[in-house]
Amino acid sequence: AFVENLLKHPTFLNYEYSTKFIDDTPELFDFKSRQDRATKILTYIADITVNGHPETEGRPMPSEWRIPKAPAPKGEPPRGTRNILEEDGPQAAADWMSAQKQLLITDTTMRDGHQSLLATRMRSIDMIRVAPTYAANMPGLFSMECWGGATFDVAYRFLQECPWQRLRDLRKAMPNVMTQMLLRASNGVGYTNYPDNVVQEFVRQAAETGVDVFRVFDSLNWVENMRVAMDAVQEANKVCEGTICYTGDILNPDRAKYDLKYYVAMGKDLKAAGAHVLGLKDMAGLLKPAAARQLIKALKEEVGLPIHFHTHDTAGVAIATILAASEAGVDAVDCAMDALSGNTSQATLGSVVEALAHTDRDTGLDIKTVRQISDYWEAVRGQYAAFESGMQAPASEVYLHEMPGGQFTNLKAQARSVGLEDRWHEVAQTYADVNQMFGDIVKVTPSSKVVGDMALMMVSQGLTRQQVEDPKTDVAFPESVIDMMRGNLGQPPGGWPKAIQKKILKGEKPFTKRPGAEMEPVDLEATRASLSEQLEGMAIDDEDLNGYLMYPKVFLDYMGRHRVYGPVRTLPTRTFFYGMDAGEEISVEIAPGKTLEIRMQARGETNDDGEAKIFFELNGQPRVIRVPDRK
Ligand code: BTN
Ligand code: 3PY
Ligand code: ZN
Repeated sequence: AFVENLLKHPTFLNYEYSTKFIDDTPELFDFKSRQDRATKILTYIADITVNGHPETEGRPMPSEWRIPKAPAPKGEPPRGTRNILEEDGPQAAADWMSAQKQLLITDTTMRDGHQSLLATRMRSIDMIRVAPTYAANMPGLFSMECWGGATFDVAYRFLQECPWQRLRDLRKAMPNVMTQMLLRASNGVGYTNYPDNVVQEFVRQAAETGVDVFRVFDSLNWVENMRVAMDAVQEANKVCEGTICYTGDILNPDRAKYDLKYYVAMGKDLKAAGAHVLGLKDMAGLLKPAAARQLIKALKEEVGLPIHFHTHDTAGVAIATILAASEAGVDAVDCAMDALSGNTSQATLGSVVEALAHTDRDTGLDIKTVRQISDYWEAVRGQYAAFESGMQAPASEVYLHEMPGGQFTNLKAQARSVGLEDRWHEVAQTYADVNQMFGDIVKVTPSSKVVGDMALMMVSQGLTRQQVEDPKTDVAFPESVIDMMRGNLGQPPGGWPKAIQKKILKGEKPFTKRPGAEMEPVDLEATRASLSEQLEGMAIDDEDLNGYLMYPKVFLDYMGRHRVYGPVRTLPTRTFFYGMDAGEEISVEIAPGKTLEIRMQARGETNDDGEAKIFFELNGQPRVIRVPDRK
């Protein structure tokens, strides 16, 4: 309600909305509107100082406050993979990849690393600070995975920042290494199917703003549903990594649905669909070393594309699998910097470098540099103690539940929020039961979310699989489950099991066509106009339009908060989540070359109207900010 009131307050109307608009057009801003930005930032700090941040409330506090300091870049960025892509195009980049002897490495710290360990909550400022160091000191990386997956909506929703701006800033700071994103094909970076032209427009914009490698996957491994996105990547002249999601166990005859033949056939389909690179995405970390040896060998021989392997260390086996894959000839693998590796995240980058040193697949990466950059990430991670999952050790339980690493921490948090945290192992077992009930499907966003929703519902209501399947037991299925059974996420291999589908749909007829083929294209210009109208005439650029098309409500909420709080993405992470202490001083660069020196002097009493006063010094001048005390 406080935010609603502020939004209606005349002071907050008719100012800038979009952070990048401010940063890109500084000449538009006179002294007064700069003051307004400062007031907004102070209002945010005062609010968090008085009321706390909803996201960190009741969660563990960081044990110490170390300001993360990036190692100094050594000179100008040398040539890297991006130069090949820029000069000779995506096919040349893929050919270069195939021709390398060394095992190529993608660093996932800025995307899957924190998505899997810190519920995606890492803020841009902590990434951008170290990006020039990567460019200058680690130019031998194949790519930096830094965008897509859950990072897009979490940026707007929880971090109050623009994901496009993150990408633009990273791209600028790392001009020589390819950036990489995770794209959920026709689900974009969302949880539902979008019309074809929305997907096409999103890919075009992501390429323009700064993505070089697009890892495209479908949450049911339905190649039919990947073509629109893959075509758009090729059209943008970027690297199209058509991706197989790995599930089951090719070594286990009881899981014959997903056998070697299945994966090889899918690899061939992806090649035919125009993939430059074949992605093998083991999102849960289920691929065992012996299976990797067989699978990589077969895919290399029978598909003939360079292979990029992604896995998670949830069971503690990732490095063994990577070494087996390396011996079988995989071209590139994903790792996370040491401090953000292991458990549900990727394998430990420094350890892979060491394990292969002085072998014929020596990565060529400098281990000292890896450690220096990892030390930086260690200090960054310390700030996000509130978002740690509490997972203490790797666990073989992942072979039972098959949860993607990127979902694990999130589902655990969801379980906590509905009071089921201490029944986690039941949730895990039920997740496995739901998978079998749905016919043994690929579980990756968004299909994994549907399985998770169903499992949480069953545990909280005490329902067994048998009861759910019994036509005589009434079950209120989650909306996401109904939607998936309708066919709105596409078709799994072999289709949906008929009996349970019938029960869930209560006689409604499912459809089996590609969902995008049924959806009307969105009128982009009409949407832009109506969005502009909702935002009091603000000019809507293509990035904002694409943000809105993916997440209409999340985007509008973000814009509303932005009007109130201004460019809070520029605050140090400690201040963003915990406010300030009396006597503390921070520097905040709200735009290039424009720095606010903020000192919090004291907090006054809360008055009869329930307003707290915070006394600041802003660039040496006293400022008093009043905020409602909601405590
Ligand atoms: C979020 O929406 O969860 C994160 C963005 C920060 C919103 C701030 S936190 C203090 C104030 N109270 C709210 O309810 N929203 C703003
Ligand atoms: C995502 O889609 O966000 C994933 O990380 C899937 O593994
Ligand atoms: Zn992953």
